[in-house]
Amino acid sequence: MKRALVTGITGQDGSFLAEHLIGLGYEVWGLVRRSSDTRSCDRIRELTDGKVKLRYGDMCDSASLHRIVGECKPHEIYNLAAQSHVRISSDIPEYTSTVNGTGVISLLEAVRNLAPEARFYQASTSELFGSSPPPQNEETVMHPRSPYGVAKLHGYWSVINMRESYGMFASNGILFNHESERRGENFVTRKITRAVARIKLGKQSSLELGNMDALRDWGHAKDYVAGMHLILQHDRPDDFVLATGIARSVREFVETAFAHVGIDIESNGKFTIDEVYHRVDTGDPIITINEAFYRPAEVDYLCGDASKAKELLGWSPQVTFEQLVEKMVVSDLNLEG
Ligand code: NAP
Ligand code: G4F
Repeated sequence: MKRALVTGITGQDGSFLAEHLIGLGYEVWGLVRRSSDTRSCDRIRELTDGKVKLRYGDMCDSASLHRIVGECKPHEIYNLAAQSHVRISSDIPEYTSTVNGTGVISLLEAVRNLAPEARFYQASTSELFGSSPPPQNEETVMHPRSPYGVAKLHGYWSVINMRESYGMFASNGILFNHESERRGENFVTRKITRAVARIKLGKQSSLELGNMDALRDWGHAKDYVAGMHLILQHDRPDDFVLATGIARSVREFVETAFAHVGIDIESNGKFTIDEVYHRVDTGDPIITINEAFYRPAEVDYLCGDASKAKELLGWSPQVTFEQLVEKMVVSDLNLEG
């Protein structure tokens, strides 16, 4: 039986990946960090009755990484652990650099020493492209725009360096935004769908957002974890973009989500910090802009070209943008209702 070690198993992607690997017959091990609240394990609650082996550790604690790699002796390692919030990385840049950059080196070193034949997947990101214009693919110049992106660039090149220096099977998945019903509540898509559900149910009246005109290439996380697995089944280590190839603005996400619950909204057309959306039925403000949600440097336009993954891995996303928004809104209506 193949053993897989997943860091970040309690996160959105880690929870879907663990389910996917168990479905494929893997023995799944997970690294979890200590928290004051056991709710951090909510996404994998159904797996904790023996379906996964969990061990405490932290990406900032290299001894713990060595211990778990030595104990598990994995065939495959998926390094998904990260301080994954781009705006918050500007508040805690040093910590973000340690977890997302140095932490990758610590884990790679543990693998090189204790499980050198293992295949290593690194959760790299479209944020690496930053200000490079779309469509972005494996050849696009990287120009990150946040401490998160800079730290992830460190991780990305560390993987390539291990491959070139020691022949390790280490690959980067350069994934564009992927969301789900399990998305953290302070990422824009989930913040919107949760607010839409609460507004529909009369529990909230309005929502504050930042830059409505940023464009993102949004898919569903389930499709992307299947791609992570395929990347490690390829005949050689390599780097792959996973994306839908279609970009939508935050504004389009908002309008699609409200349309789904039958609430008509209308903008005052200012397209600045003074923009306000009103409910058509009552005239009440429903979306206002708060500068606090803007980033020091924005990534304006991400839209990926995943032709390489399609050709070499046979990967393509299945869930459309409209289906993604619907799934998330319906789930939040159920959770809030
Ligand atoms: P997420 O929901 O924020 O999950 C992050 C995971 O990392 C959680 O399990 C978290 O544990 C863990 N973690 C954070 N700091 C840690 C530390 N110091 N030591 C050990 N574990 C730590 O993120 P996600 O959306 O699933 O993303 C998974 C990975 O893919 C991340 O590396 C992210 O940067 C990358 N990525 C995501 C996307 C996307 O659109 N979702 C796109 C490209 C790349 P807690 O549960 O305890 O917080
Ligand atoms: O949902 P977001 O916070 O995701 P972002 O910054 O694109 O990062 C996500 O995707 C990356 C892949 O490209 C991952 F690497 C990363 O770990 C994470 O999963 O913001 C999306 C867009 C941004 O342009 C932001 O400025 O939405 C804009 N936005 C507008 N109002 C907002 C808000 N973002 C947040 N979080 N909150 C707002 O109120």
